[in-house]
Amino acid sequence: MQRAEPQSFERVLSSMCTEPHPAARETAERFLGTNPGDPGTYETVADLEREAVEHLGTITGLGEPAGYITSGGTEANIQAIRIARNRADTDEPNVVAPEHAHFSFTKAAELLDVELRTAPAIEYRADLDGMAHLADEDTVALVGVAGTTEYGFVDPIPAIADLATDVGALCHVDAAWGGFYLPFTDHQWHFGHADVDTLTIDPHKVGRAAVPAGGVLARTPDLLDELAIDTPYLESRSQVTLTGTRSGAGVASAVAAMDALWRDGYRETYERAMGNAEWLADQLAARGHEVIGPELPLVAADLSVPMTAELRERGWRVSKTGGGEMRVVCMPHVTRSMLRSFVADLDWY
Ligand code: 0PR
Repeated sequence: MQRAEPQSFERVLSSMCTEPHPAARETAERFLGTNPGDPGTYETVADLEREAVEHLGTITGLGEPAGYITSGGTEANIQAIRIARNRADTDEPNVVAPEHAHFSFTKAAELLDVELRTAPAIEYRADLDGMAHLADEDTVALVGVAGTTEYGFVDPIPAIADLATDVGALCHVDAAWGGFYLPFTDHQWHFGHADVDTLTIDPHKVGRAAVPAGGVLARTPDLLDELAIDTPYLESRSQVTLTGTRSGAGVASAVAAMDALWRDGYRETYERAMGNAEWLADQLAARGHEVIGPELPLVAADLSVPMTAELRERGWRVSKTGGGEMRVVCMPHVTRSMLRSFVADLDWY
């Protein structure tokens, strides 16, 4: 068999994954055979997981965070909804989310037998009245998104948290993608800004850890305990994770990336990415396209889908929104010169 090489990031504008930080890459390789799912045996990586959660707590304004490193944002969102369902006292639980919530909430609802109620957004952000209208005494969680997948917008998290308090539900924030950009903005999105109960923040996206490394955090340990399952033959007595054997590479690389980049490195990454997104938005607007955003480093514009297919032939990887707009995610590997040649290719048509 010919040796396969991973695709380079040189023309990737569609992904929420990115080039891992060099320290994360090196650390991932060293920890490939470890399993934080068995902390009694793999103590070093178990210690590292506690460090990772501490780091994520610092980034999200939580002094004594409870949580763990998940396989990604999907698992983190499923687990947050599972916490809310297990804690509530109802036979017909429902979750209220804005329509732009990631499709992992649909998976969560199906797996957990919870009804997912989605409220239309206004100007790409969650509409409080719409969410309030859908919530009732069986609502176990309200979801807000801090950095939406398609447009990179941030929902009004403090207002969603207040509404959750009013209806007696938990507030979950999905900052899977936005969480490592948001500390450098004026947005109110985390535990320190509002009565958020659980939060998703993924080191394997903007955090520059190796895949897989997602993150779920809970305000207090008793919330996480809602997930505990007895594990009779392991040294640890119970397990809160969804998967059993897990990637020590993901956990250890998340610590290495956050050690290297929090806080100045992530700030520089944000400033460069946001500068690039604004530059691209200006270039597209100057060419007569309607541009949506950027609020975080993600640009959507009304370029036709056939053009997206032609760009693909030239090696570009761009994606489109459900509404058909072209979508460019300015991840850490996306440079100004990449965007310059992308715009030059757009001009060629
Ligand atoms: N929450 C939000 C806000 C997300 O954007 C995503 C993923 C998730 C949760 C789920 O995270 P995991 O994929 O880690 O489980 N958003 C991207 C998406 O679905 C994921 C992605 C990543 C897609 C890399 C493409 C790609 O190349 O579009």
